[in-house]
Amino acid sequence: MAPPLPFRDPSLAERDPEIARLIREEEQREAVKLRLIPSENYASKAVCEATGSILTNKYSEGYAGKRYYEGQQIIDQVEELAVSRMKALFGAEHVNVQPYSGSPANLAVYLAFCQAGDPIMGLSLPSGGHLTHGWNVSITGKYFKSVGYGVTRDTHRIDFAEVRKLALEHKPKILWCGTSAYPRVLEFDKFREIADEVGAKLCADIAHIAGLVVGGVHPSPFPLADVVTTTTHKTLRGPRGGMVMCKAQYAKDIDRAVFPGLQGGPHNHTTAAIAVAAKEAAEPSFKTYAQNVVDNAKALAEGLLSHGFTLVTGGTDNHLVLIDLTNKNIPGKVASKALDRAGIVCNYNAVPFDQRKPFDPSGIRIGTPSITSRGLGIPEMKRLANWMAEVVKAPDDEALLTRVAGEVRELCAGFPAPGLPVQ
Ligand code: DSN
Repeated sequence: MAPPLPFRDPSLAERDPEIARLIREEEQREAVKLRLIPSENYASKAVCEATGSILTNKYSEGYAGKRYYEGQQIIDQVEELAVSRMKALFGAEHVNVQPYSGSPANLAVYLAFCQAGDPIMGLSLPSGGHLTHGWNVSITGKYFKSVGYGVTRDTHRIDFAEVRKLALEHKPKILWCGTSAYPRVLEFDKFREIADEVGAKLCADIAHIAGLVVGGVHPSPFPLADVVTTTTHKTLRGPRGGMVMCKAQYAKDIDRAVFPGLQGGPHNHTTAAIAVAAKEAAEPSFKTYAQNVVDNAKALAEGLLSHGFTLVTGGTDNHLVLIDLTNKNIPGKVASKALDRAGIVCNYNAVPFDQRKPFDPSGIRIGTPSITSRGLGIPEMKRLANWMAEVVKAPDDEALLTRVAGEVRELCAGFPAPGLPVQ
């Protein structure tokens, strides 16, 4: 046997210069562009530090006080802090912080309450719903009898008459209320009434709006929903992760579904960062942040309307704006690629009743969580709307795109983003 060597433990830059360089490049990209993808944000330095900690080393299947591995003296405390802080923040009776992200959190809900083939209902993807609410390409659309409800043709708001009619017809086990591309307030009370009428569990997926709920600028799903799922990295501004919150009576079902039903060991570095994010979100400044996210989105929507953009539902109540580009004669993909070259990052997105295909849809989806974390406000939203109008009018004009990218970079320099090294 070769003699044991001391473990060399150099820095990332020395050990793996390629990955180190790519991380630096991504930091630079995030620093100099306006990130409008509504599901993204800038996690703080403290959140990033916890995420990058040695807590990644520990296995801890089970829950605090009842694990399958020894050595949990510290991890139990970490998880208990994350759980108690999130319970206080949301006013939840029970919280499970172990889901790896939003999709596993939602799968745990199915596992807790449904058998394969059971009827379930959610907002269909083209109307602004999420894949895991039963869309046909997702396991949730394949393993369950999924019935999608939609939005009305005239207002593009959730069609509650249809939700009720379908619920009475199909008697879903789970009624999802939650969205990925819906710019209006979710009316949890209306969903509750329908769920009660048909004996469904009401499950709210608040991944996009969790930070707005905590900040008091969107109604809370508590105490109306039986179960609430969320990611932790969107408006909540934590690490990449997920949670399931529920009424105490469902705690055991949910915990058993997450572990051992669906997952193995929780990601303890993420759990620690979730605890940090909960502490940050409990600070009074987070309420201001949430209010500013919504104020900025409204100002951006108004700026876009003044340039003749068509907005789905005519505006926004929350952090996102869905633009239908049909009247601008430019597909969403072409627009978003041109905008990216101009330093404005968004994603192309289907709009309700879209005539185009999902991978080449008519719309783009934008949002204000990231740029509000940088401190941008109403005057900057006006500039942003002007830039977007210029780019969408001339997506092939490389000189224009370069000029806008330069102006964006200059603006960004005045608003350093949280979590990134000095910019
Ligand atoms: N992928 C997320 C989003 O962008 O909305 C949802 O999971």
